Amino acid sequence: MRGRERAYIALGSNLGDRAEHLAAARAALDALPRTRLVAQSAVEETAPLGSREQPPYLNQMVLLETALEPRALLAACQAIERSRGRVRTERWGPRTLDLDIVRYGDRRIDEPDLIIPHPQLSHRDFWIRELTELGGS
Ligand code: A4P
Ligand code: MG
Repeated sequence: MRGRERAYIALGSNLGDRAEHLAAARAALDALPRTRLVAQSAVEETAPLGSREQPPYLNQMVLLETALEPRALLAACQAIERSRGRVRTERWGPRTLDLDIVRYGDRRIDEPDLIIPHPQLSHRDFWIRELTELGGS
């Protein structure tokens, strides 16, 4: 694949059949144009972060090789979230599926609707663990 980059995507779910949402997300990411899923971390259950009381999460990280540009990848991730019934009510509220772009090659992007590396990366032990498992940092 020409011009492909390595992108790390964080998967999170804390509503409904969480494992099924993650499995569907992995399949949908792998099926994106000019993209393949090359590695996945273990799935782990994590205590919810944020102020609101909500159920525990299943989290996982995957490594993609993709020729989609970051913005196209973000739009694709949001479409996959919607396909799993994601409804945005409040920031950090419970969700069927959340897909965050944690890293995209060594690019740095700081725009209102897209920040890469993801600003929460250094604050989430489980992301750091999963990223390390996939050989990233
Ligand atoms: N956005 C900016 N940068 C990015 C990026 N790198 N990747 C924008 C993805 N999206 C990015 O996201 C809000 C906006 O962020 C998007 O419109 C996009 O343009 P959202 O998914 O609508 O809302 P959100 O997920 O509630 O907010 P945010 O800021 O993405 O929160 P997080 O970081 O996703 O945190 N506890 C546990 N244990 N595990 C979790 O996974 N996740 C959250 C949500 C809270 N508590 C958690 C977990
Ligand atoms: Mg999000």
